[in-house]
Amino acid sequence: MKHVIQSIRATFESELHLCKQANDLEALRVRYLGKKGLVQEQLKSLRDVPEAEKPLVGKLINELKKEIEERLDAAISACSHLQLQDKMAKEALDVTLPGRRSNVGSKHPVTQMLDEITDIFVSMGFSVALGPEIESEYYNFDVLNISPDHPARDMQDTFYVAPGMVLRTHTSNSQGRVMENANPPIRIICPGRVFRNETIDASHHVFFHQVEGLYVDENVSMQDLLSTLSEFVRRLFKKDVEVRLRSSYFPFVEPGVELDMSCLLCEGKGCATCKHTGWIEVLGAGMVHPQVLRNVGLDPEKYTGYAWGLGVERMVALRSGIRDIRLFAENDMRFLSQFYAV
Ligand code: FA5
Repeated sequence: MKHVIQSIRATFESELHLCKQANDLEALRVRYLGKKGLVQEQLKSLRDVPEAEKPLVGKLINELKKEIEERLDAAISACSHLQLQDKMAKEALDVTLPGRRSNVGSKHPVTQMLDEITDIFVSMGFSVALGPEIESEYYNFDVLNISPDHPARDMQDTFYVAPGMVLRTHTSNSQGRVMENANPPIRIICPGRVFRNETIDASHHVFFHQVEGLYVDENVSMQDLLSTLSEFVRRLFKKDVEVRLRSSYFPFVEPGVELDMSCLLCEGKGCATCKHTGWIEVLGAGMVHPQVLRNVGLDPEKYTGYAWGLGVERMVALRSGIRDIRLFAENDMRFLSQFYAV
């Protein structure tokens, strides 16, 4: 019996050395320590051992069992340690690799431009007044001296949303609202979105942004308007850009002008965007019409004022060399990501 136990121990040792992974060790455990395993078999055959030898043989079998259990436990823990090391090596992280940047987005280029324009005028002493996008005909037209038969009211240009209510066609709708409720000096800008029922092309859209400016006080002159706008253009473009004034007509100013900037896309030589003129119209302006002052209860004998309304998309296009303002409304990330603020 002792020889049999010795031989089981030796076989177990040699089989243990052949085990390469946890599965092999488990199979070995079942083969030796399972209910029908080799150790159990020895315990069963104890009944055939002479009574006098039983204590000794029993002791030897129990020692064998304990030894096999300890050897297997040690082998299993060594094996799982190796497996863990292997797994860690495979899943190792190189913390020195540069991280992946997440795309956090940025303000739309038109919003960036609106912010910049606002900052410039605020630094010149203007405050910000916002007007509604859905507006009454009164503030969009009547108070501004735009008579009911004026072509700007035509269905071609104006989106009507209800009787007497329109989507504002310009930020000039802020003028009446501000002047009705304040005493001069009044110095405001009104940035915002406007809507027109127009044919869309490279320099026209059905919705775009304007920044209105209004200054009313005693002795405000056309010269004040010109110097304010020249300073604004110089600060925005950070260089001297050629501008010119053309006389123009808006029912709410007298005299009325339009300000053109030298086309920066072709440096004034003429291109498709500036319709081969070398100039791009960026704003309408003029001296507030005496009738508008009267409409809001201000005395035109005492007060004068200037106003302007500038197109924001055209400003961004000019500064960034964009030839088609439709791109600003298309939300194409390939285009917009060029304007990511750093
Ligand atoms: C006006 O809207 C007047 N309210 C401006 C004004 C204010 C004049 C105060 C006098 C005093 P106008 O329609 O020209 O004017 O538009 C002003 C600017 O908005 C234009 O110079 C142009 O830069 C921009 N603009 C006009 N129509 C469009 C359009 N469809 N798409 C993009 N920009 C436009």
